[in-house]
Amino acid sequence: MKLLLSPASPYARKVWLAAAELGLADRIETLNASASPVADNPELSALNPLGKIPVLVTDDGQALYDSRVIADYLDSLTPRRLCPADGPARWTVQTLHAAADGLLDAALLARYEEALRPEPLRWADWRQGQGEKIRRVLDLLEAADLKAGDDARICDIAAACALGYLDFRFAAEPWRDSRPRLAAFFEAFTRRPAWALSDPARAA
Ligand SMILES: N[C@@H](CCC(=O)N[C@@H](CS)C(=O)NCC(=O)O)C(=O)O
Repeated sequence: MKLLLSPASPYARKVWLAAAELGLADRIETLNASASPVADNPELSALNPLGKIPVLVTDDGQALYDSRVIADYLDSLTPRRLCPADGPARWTVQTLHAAADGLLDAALLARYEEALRPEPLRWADWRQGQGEKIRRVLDLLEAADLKAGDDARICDIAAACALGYLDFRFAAEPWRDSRPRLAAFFEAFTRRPAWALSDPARAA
């Protein structure tokens, strides 16, 4: 399998960590691909018309996106599951996964606003709105029963990647101050061996 990614992409980090937790990392070749909301990469958009990473090209040549579909696909390949196959627990995990990804969506839009959008076009209220979404999801994650051990699920991996992205791009954001359970979860998760191997700072 081939995984198109950028080392700084938190969605790609999530997918790579999912593969590592499932014991599939050795079966994945990673390929760097640039992705931008304003500059098309024709090789990437031939695989994903949205021009976004990550994209997983399976051994039979199918291009899969987005990261939640890729995570689900990887989960179907091994007996160890990152998301229960059915029952109420499946929907709890999937909803937490969506919340963590939504935090990332808001953080990425905030990052694009600050780093990419020409200054005269920036909109402070819109940026503030993304910040409020981030804060609400952080509060939800603080109250959630997240797991950082060998029983980590895809929602836990997604939450850790979202928090890692905040530290990477918004280091001044004091998300830990009022969220001790979330801080303890993240600290424990970052001790998992695969975490350091997927650190975007290694490639930045
Ligand atoms: N929902 C997508 C989001 C992926 C995404 O936004 N990736 C960013 C890189 S971190 C990207 O490709 N941005 C380019 C763009 O927005 O066009 C997923 O979960 O895979």
